[in-house]
This record gives sequence, structure tokens and C-alpha cells, in this order.
Amino acid sequence: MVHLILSTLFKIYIDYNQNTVFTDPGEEVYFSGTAGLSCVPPTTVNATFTVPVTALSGPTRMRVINQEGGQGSATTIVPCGSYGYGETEDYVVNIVTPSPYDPAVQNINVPTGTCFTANETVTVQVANYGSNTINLSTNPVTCTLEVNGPLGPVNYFGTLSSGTLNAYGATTQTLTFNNVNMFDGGSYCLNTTLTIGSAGGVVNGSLTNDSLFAPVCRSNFRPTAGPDYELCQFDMIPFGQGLTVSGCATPILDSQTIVLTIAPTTNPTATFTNRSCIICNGCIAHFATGFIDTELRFYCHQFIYPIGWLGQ
Ligand SMILES: [Ca+2]
Ligand SMILES: [Ca+2]
Repeated sequence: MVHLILSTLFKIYIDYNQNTVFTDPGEEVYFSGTAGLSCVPPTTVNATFTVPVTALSGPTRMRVINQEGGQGSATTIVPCGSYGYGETEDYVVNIVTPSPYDPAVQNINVPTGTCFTANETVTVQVANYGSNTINLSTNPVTCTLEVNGPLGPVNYFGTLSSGTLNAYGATTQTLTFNNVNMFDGGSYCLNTTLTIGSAGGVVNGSLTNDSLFAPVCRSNFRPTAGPDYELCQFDMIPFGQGLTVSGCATPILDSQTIVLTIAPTTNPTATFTNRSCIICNGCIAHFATGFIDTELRFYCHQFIYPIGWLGQ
């Protein structure tokens, strides 16, 4: 028999007071909602919740329940119940007592797209996960933004030196980094580290939250310009060599028209009879129709170097 109920519900419980039951107020930390979630195709659930300041520290039981059917009611799932189809999994989470002062990075906002300049603007949001307010006039927070690009890592620095960062992440401040150089073609990955002024004995409670778990990465498809290239028989042409590409609003990933200018010097009257002989790895390449004396064109999908000319 085929089971046709394809909707499911999720709940998450955490035993914050560690009394071995999940029914205390606030211990149901997530419910996926009465609308139900699709099983086919599968649904990815992202749950967010805030650990209360009253939570006991140390290893703590977390229960995740996925139950099929019963949508439409918020009470279908209970911490200790029974159901037909579904799964219950228990985990141990470690609840850590906040440090007095703990500046942390929440987000690194990098422009999107595939074409970047030497003057990009990147913003970094900083919070304080400590239990005490940070007075930035007394204890400024300095952020180092590392931009690891095709030419190697470059650091940019910014400092928050006025206002406050309230305890438990209640407020954030934003640092703006202007003129971030992402001009050259290639991959860029950005991440941060933080330091805090030590006046009054203040220390950074945790270094792990001073960086994002995974850096923010972008790819700039701007071709790297090269000098004019003399095309000879059997030559291979490195990417960018002899090609004039202005900007990169359209990434070099799909159909591109690339013009190769050929100046025969030994025989000015030569004609290019083997016009189908230019190859372009991983792509479809052919000449434009019609006879072109000193200019050959081909169209390329997914231009992958090297290309080479096998003609005469
Ligand atoms: Ca409990
Ligand atoms: Ca920190």
C-alpha cells in the first residue's frame, strides 16, 4: 500500500532548566507551523530561537520531533507522544554562560554579482554577546576585514569608537569599508577578526565568533587583459591574451563573440582556407559566415582556455 500523506510537522524542545522534562514554559523553542511541510519533495527547515538568560549552563538535552500528518493543529506534537510515521531524535547541546564582554560579527555584507571594481563597499555588523554593555568610547572595537583574492590576502581596518553595544546581542553597529579592491578577475573570500580595547581589564570573551563560520565568497569574471598576441599555427592562446574585453557585465560563461585579428606578414595575400580549425575546449566554436580577410570570429559557449588555432 502506498502511503499518501505527504505533509509533516516539526518541533524542537530544549530542557533549559535541566529537570528532564520538556514541558516547562519556553522549552518548546520551535514549531514549523500548522500549514505543514512537504515531504515530497523534501523541505529544509531552518529554525532560529533565542536561549533565555535563565537557562542553566552545561550539557542540555534537545529533542527534535518530525511527525507526519496532523497539520492544522499546534498541539499535534508533544514531547513524549506517539505517532504513525515520523522520527524523534535527541541531542546534547552545550549552553555556555556568556562572558562579560564578547564582541562578535553577525554579518558581512558583500555586493552580489559577478563583476566587481576596485571600489566596492563592504559592511560588517558587529554585536556583543557578552552579559555587560560595551561602551565603545572606552573600549573601541576594531575589525580587520581580510579580503583573500587572486593576488593574495589584503586587510582593511575599521573601528567602532562611539556609542554602545548592548548585552546579549540586543543592538548592533555597522562598520563600512569603502574602496575594497576586488577588480582583478578571480575568486574572493572575505572574513573578519575583532579586537577590543582593554581599558578596565575588558577582554574579548570568545574569538570564535569574531569571524563567520564560512567566509563570504564571490567570483569576479573580469578577464585579465594581456598584451597583443600573435597567432601562429598550433599556438595555444592563454585566456585574456590578445582579447579586448571592456568590463565584465556579462560574465565569460556563455555565448561570447571573440574577435581575433590576424595580420599575415609573410604572405599578405594568404587566405584562411581552414576556417573550421580553431578549437575551443569545452565549447562550440565556429567562424562567422562570409570571408573575413584579417579578422576571424567565433562564438564560444563556456570559454575555457586554452584555445588554439590549427589552421594555416
Ligand atoms: Ca525542563
Ligand atoms: Ca568575540
